[in-house]
Amino acid sequence: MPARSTSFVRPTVVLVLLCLTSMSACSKNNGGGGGGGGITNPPSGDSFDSGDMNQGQSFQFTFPTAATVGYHCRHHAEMTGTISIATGQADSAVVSMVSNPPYGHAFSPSTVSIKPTGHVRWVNNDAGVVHTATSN
Ligand SMILES: [Cu+2]
Repeated sequence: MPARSTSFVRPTVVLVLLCLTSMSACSKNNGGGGGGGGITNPPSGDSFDSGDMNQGQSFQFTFPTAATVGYHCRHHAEMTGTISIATGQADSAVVSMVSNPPYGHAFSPSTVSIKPTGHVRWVNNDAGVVHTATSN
């Protein structure tokens, strides 16, 4: 059994530490109705994790560089999505988290394309169901 590497620090851990050490790194955006908050992150690589999102909450993330990024919901294995970041694509995209019977739940649309430095905003529109948007 190979020794476990200790040199690799998960990007999500770095992001959390960044949030803890710099209030400006992660700002809560409590605007709007429905009691929903939002979390906006600055460009910090292509790894992200919204944390639990209740109905009405949103999460926004900026993708600095061209890449194809897969992501999922930590609570629903059937929820997967892809972000294609490429020059010439849209400035931003919105992805809705929805019920998708009889398959369970889904990101809609499941694939979006944006330009480098563009952002994606996820919105939980699923009544009473908690979701996350978490990079693979
Ligand atoms: Cu989910």
